Amino acid sequence: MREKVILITGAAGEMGQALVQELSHDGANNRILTLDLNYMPDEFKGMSTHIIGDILDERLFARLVTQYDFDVIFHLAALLSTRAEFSPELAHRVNVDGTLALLKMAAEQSQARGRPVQFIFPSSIAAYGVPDLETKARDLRVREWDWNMPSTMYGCNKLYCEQLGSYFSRHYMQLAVNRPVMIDFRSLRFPGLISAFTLPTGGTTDYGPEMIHAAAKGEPYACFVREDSCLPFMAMPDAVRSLLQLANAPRATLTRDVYNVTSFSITAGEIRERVLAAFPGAEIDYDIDSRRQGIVDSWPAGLNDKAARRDWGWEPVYDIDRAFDEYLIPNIRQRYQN
Ligand code: AKB
Repeated sequence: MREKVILITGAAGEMGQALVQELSHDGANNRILTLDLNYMPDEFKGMSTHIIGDILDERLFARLVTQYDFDVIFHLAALLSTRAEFSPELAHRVNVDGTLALLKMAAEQSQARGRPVQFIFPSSIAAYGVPDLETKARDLRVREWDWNMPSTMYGCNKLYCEQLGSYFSRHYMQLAVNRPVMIDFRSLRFPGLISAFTLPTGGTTDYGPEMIHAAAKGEPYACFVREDSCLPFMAMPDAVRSLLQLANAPRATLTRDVYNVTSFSITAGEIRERVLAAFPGAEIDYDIDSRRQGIVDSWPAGLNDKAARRDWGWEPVYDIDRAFDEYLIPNIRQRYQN
């Protein structure tokens, strides 16, 4: 008898760690299988069965499906936007081929057991490509179907995989196997995420979290985008809550496969001001990286998340003041004092 589990890929990453923690403490006695190229930090011992492995390793998946029955898959593994611009082919392999391999595995499992497999896929504001700064300043709450013209490899990968997921949930079939495929695909387009406990690697929104963490450590920081650069952001606990809320929403209430979610929009200069107010001695200046600036300029300053609010009651707990004053600043301060 195969063991029923929730599979989380990319579990050692920022969002993975926060999600594992939440799922292992939610009282539901979840059995969690985590997969990542890296080890989970020591404090995660006992929260999941952890496998060190590559989502591109077909033999690994062939072994896992004989042992486990995946009820829900949170597919978080990805190369983020800046990293993907440096290695676009690798990004395509990980972000697209990896997602395809997992969708195929989920499809086979759903056929074998005659029940749906839920597939939760975090997408990103990178799926958008606003044409110029005038449009960005004017169109402050882009809807899911606006400006789907990404200018990065990561954005192209995310946008395509959203569509791949929808395809698998509606049209994919393996003619050789005469049983229906049942994939319940659900995706969220996230803004920049900021965690008090981990730092992202390889993203373009990293200047937000990096600025706060550097100030708390007493290290100087050079922000790589202009002070007027505006993007939507969200505190990590809200991101995890939105993933779980979408996963738990009754299928019948969903009118889309892909939902925008957001919390607050803020410029780099405003983040700097908030950080300086909390850490008056912080040294934060600007050293603009033109490629990363170009990416940020192509992402919207805000998202319209009306559909998520209407369909499954999405509402962030952390607005801008609570995110900084109650979550980020106190936790980050304490982390480095310790
Ligand atoms: C990145 O900067 O690549 C990510 C994202 C916006 O998806 N944080």
